[in-house]
Amino acid sequence: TNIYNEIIQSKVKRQKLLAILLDPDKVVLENLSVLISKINQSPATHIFIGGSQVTTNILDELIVQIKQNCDLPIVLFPGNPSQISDKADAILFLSLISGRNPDFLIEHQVNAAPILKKTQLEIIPTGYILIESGTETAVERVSKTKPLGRNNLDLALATAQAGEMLGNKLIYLEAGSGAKQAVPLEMIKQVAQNIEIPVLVGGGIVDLQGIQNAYYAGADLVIIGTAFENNINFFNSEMLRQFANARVKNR
Ligand code: 1GP
Repeated sequence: TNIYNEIIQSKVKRQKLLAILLDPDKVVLENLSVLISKINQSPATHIFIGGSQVTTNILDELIVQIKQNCDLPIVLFPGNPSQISDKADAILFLSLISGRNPDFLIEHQVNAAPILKKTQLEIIPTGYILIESGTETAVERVSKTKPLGRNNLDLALATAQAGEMLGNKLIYLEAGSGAKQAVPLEMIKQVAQNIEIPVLVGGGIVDLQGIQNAYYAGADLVIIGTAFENNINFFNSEMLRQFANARVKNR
């Protein structure tokens, strides 16, 4: 199956998507079976794997083990080319278009291309836009780029539109993992209403309300990392009920 086409299909049907982000540096393989059962009970539609500075070499092993017990598509969300595994299904081929650091605009991509050519991974070019979120985040530190101002809706939109015109298939609005403030809803709205491609939103979303607000503003897919990492019971029965209702309504 083609993961990108499924995202497009969902967008057409207005079915909202949810990705759980796993940082391979923080996952303990011994606890993986519990984690996977929680993911299977959650409303998640995708698993994203990555982090801005993954140092571990368990990536292949982690993906193989998840795949044994979970049917969700696994999408790499890499901080750099060392985070590629052909065991995954797809990769967000990111370009950090909010920044002006050539390493994250093209250098890493050039280094990754020959490695990716040897895999069967579905490549999904993604315009990655970092938004100011209160304090310095890991993405900002590692990429040495400045995020876009929270109130600069025009610049966020122009950046997303340029990303779309350059041929990216997704736009990812990122506040940064563990962000104090999530991407402003007004900004999600502005971008989602004025581009055709799906909009992903993540960083600092910590509750059901935050997820719903992002959807309502126009996000097609929301990414949850830290909130689930801190509490594997994050997707409780109330959350499941709400998601089940929303999905029925959208049919
Ligand atoms: C980070 O957007 C993701 O790249 C998720 O962020 O860890 O804050 O959920 P959180």
